[in-house]
Amino acid sequence: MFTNNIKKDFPLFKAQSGEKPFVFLDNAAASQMPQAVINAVTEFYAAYKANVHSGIYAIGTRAVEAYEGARKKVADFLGASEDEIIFTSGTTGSLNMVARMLEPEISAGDEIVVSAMEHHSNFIPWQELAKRKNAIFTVLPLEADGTLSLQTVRETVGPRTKIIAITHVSHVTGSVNDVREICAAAKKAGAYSVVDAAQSAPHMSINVREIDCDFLAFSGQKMLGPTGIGVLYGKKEHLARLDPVVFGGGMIRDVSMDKSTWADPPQKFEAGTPHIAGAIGLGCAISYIEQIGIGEIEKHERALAAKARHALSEIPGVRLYVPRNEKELAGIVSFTLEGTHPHDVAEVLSRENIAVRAGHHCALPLMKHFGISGTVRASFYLYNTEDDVRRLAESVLKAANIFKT
Ligand code: C6P
Repeated sequence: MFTNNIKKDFPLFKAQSGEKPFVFLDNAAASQMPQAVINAVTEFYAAYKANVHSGIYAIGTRAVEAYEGARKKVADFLGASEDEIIFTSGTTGSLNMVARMLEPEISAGDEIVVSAMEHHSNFIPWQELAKRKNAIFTVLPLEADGTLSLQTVRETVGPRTKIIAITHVSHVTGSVNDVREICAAAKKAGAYSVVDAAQSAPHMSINVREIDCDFLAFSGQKMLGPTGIGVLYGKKEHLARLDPVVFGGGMIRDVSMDKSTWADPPQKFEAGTPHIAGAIGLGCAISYIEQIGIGEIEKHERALAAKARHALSEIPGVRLYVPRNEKELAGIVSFTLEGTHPHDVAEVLSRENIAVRAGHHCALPLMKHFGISGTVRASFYLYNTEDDVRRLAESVLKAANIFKT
């Protein structure tokens, strides 16, 4: 099933074809969109563009149905209910929003816990919240291989912990955290759990009831959807109780001179005109993923990443940043080439028509843990093939030969 046939669904690969076929390995940053998603977005703009707040007219009703249909798609995908799904601008938007929502729950001396492997988007909002409230900001240290041990989590989370915010999958090493156990530890301590699912929702089956997290965030653009759309899942009871943090149209029950009251969730958290086309595109992207099967996609990417790790490990000077336990690895491979800046390696790969990401990946605490300034990262998705892995390895070998001292 996972052959070049899948690439045919993605017009970008046709647009990019040249002497050497384009190999896209920066899926952790932004994935490509299949024609079906592009069509769904275009159709909204071409055939029924209307605001979801206005219309007692045909295209207005159609826009609302499509937008709310997308919410149902997301809810079913996560095992949540529709009123627990807030559309946002992306993972960053979701995490900043939940940090603001939880602000009134935090007092001086309370503790907010994150790990050293977090993306800055799941680090800075909590660091800033702690600063505003005079709370303690605790960063969980990592093992030498960049993994987070459950023992560290359990030993740290305690009665003063109010929030623990953890990534499901590291966007740098591909290490998978046991978020179920981490959320259980949070619950035991009476703390809120927030899961950054930016690198897991696109690639593995997620059920928020099974994970039993309080909040979970991800981006549409990393899962075959458009840019600028994301999701914040929040448990019903929290969304009912917590106040909104963005105010304006579409989120009120009543407004009078002295006070305003809020609509029910999720509307109370969606002030202003949302990214309607983005939500519709995300709903369509989920349908596309479901057609192929998220379990199959996960297996395919993990197998490719394992092959890539093996091939790269045979190249002199390559250092892989691989968690020891292969079972807990997603389809992401980070490496450095001795004596060479990651940008220089990426430049050589780009000349070979291979797109990877190089740099600190918005994960400076993790880079500091490893004592490096950055890595080269190849991140896989459903349309990548064994041929892509072969091209990657050949080109890294070429770079190794070019930069040999
Ligand atoms: N990581 C990467 O190349 P946004 O930008 O809001 O869609 O996602 C932010 C974000 C949050 N958490 C994790 C784990 C992420 O990987 C990202 C985005 C991209 O790794 C861009 S820096």
